[in-house]
Amino acid sequence: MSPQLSDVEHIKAASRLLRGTLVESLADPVTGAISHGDNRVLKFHGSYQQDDRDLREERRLQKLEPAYSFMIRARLPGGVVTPQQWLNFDAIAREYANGSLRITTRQTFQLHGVLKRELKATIAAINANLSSTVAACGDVNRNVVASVNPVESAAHAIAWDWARRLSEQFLPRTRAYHEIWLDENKVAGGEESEPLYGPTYLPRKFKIGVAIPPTNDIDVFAQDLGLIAIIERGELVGFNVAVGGGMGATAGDASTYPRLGTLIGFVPPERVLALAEQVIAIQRDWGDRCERRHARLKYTLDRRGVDTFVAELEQRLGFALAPARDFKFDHNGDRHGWLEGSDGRWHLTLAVESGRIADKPGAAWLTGMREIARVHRGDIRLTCNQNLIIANVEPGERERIDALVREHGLDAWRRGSGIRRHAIACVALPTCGLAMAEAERYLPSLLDKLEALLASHGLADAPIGLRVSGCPNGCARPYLGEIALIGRAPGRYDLRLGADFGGRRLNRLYRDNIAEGDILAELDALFARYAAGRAPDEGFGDFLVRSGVVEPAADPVQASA
Ligand code: SRM
Ligand code: SF4
Repeated sequence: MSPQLSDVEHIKAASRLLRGTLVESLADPVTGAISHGDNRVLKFHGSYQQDDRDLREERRLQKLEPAYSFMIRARLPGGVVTPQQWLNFDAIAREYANGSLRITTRQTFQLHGVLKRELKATIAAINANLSSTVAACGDVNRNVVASVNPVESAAHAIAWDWARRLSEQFLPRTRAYHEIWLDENKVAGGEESEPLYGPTYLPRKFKIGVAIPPTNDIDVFAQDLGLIAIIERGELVGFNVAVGGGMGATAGDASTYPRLGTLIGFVPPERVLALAEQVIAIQRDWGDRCERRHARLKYTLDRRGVDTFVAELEQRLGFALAPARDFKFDHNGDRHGWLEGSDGRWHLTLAVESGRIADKPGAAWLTGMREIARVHRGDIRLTCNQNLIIANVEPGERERIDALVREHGLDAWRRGSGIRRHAIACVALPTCGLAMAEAERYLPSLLDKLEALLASHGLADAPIGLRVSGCPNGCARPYLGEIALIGRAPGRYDLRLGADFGGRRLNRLYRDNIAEGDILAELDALFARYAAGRAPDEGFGDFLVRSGVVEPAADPVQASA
């Protein structure tokens, strides 16, 4: 193998289709960690090794190894779980993890704090619950996300079904997962094949999302492959296709950047799986396998050119894409509270700060959701904005659910300001090894301060999208926030402004690497201008662009108005 390939390519090639030496690493009683190579392989199984960064220094001084534990990410296409699955995740979180369930920005659960000796039992328990963690991380197609649409059952069914089919279709074929975690008999030496991925899988992670206009609650233009369902007279006629979205950037490296997906055309439903397969295959063949920073599809597209990419895609498919159809997105957030569905059933969207469901003083959310799951007869949906929906509630059941919601303080949306209801923060410290600053743990105090500022300008109810990421990797999709803070160092953030409220325009860097005092002062002045000068229904990001405070980012997605 060429020496220029990144070390991860060598590890994948030597892993015998994702087996590595995981069995040996897990059995090693001397350390709570696993080897470097197995760390890379483990991601494909849906888990990351982490250590408690709050304890790093203390343990170093005591000459102890870091406090290692594992994060586990479930694979839940479209973010739908049954109440029974919820109860099982809840039990697993309390038995093996840190007693909390974390809803992610890709509408699944993460568990944190699982010890190495319990990793196998935890993953087996998730599988016993008719869920999986396979390929939730790693250089493969990840959890496919879909609009949660609490209003139109038929549209939700379409989005969810496609998320499920795309997720199934592009699962790795290796039996390594079943052998290592579920005690399936060994396939000698990993001789089975990976018809799509090949032995070194993709150059980098790959993400697919299905959105149903007018709701862009999945941020479809942040996906490697975004599918925008076109529904006419209640029937799905096909999908507009956007390729090359992605948020991640590296601090101080201008060759890395967030990018919105480019609309390249339209396909009817019967051609979607073939289209997705060929997009993945081109990325497999053309993606950069030497420099992981440049390996995502967005860089492949910019290096080769969109026209060349589309020509290759059409040639591999054997047909031409039709022109993209008209569509309109009006928001990328969630609508909180009760909404009646078209079929007469009810859906309750709860605001979950940073997606963390735990029992805290005055807010026993984990217990509350357990009580709800015990009586609820519909389903539960996780959203890409880290919230959750108690979905498909019969009219006669609303009162009982409401009482449990109130009793456990789960009705935060009733009290929340506009900005609180539309805030997202990534996990960051103490578990994320890449965090440069706090995000999830910073959000509560930041929101208190921002709410006070907004109230002083009469803007308490203004629905402003706030996104906080602990580093430029952008797990909270901060480059699509009307206001975004991106961690640069402890207590210091880049302040970015000016995205729209529909996920079609990236924001711009406004102030570089500043501390809280400066952030609040800048925003105070801008809130004053917004309060005085906004047009009716004009969003904060749109106002900042219209009034020339920030220049619009180049190339907003050309969606029809
Ligand atoms: Fe992410 C890496 C958490 C959504 C871009 N992300 C990580 C890791 C695994 C850190 C690591 O590599 O060691 C974080 C684990 C933190 C922890 O302690 O749990 C992490 N990412 C998350 C989650 C949990 C954030 C959250 O608070 O909800 C989200 C889990 C999603 C899921 O369920 O699959 C999460 N990450 C995202 C998104 C948003 C999205 O996909 O819609 C992005 C931006 C979109 C994109 O991919 O471009 C994102 N995560 C990254 C990147 C930058 C990738 C890049 O192309 O540069 C990294 C770093 C990397 O891959 O090297 C990263
Ligand atoms: Fe970690 Fe950075 Fe992602 Fe936040 S944005 S979870 S700090 S990698």
